[in-house]
Amino acid sequence: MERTLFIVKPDGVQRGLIGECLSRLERRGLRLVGLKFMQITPELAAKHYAVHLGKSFYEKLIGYITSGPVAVMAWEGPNAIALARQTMGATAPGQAAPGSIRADLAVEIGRNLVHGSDSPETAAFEIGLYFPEDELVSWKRETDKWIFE
Ligand code: IDP
Ligand code: MG
Repeated sequence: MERTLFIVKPDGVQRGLIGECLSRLERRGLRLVGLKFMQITPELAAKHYAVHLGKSFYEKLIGYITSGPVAVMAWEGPNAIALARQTMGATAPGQAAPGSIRADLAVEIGRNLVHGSDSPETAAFEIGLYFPEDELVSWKRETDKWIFE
């Protein structure tokens, strides 16, 4: 089992796409273990995106992610990190696979709707940034045996 952090970014919230994005992961079969609606502070954004500090798009990225409320989720499942990334599509919407969130619903790299962790290390770090342990719910789903082999 793997856990991953997933965010519907401010453009997704403003465009009324929280449900659409959540629904794609939910219908795929990942199990929701954390969910909150919040606004990311510049301090939290700096921690989250520290890996991009110094890049040309860093200031715009911090402005974007803090520009309005976001929906933050933790999802669980076998290979959850890669599965969520696949459902999201590539960073640049023009290169995202057809059927992915970014290909179907986004146009620009700086308005690409969603965030997803990209490795087990970043997933653990990012989940820790957004969810204290007691806000994560470990549970069995009635449908698990029909989705997880
Ligand atoms: P990811 O979100 O697919 O993991 P990262 O490379 O981690 O992509 O970049 C984080 C975010 O920074 C992207 O989702 C996108 O919003 C923004 N970003 C990345 N590269 C660029 C760029 O070249 N121009 C503008 N924004 C970018
Ligand atoms: Mg990334």
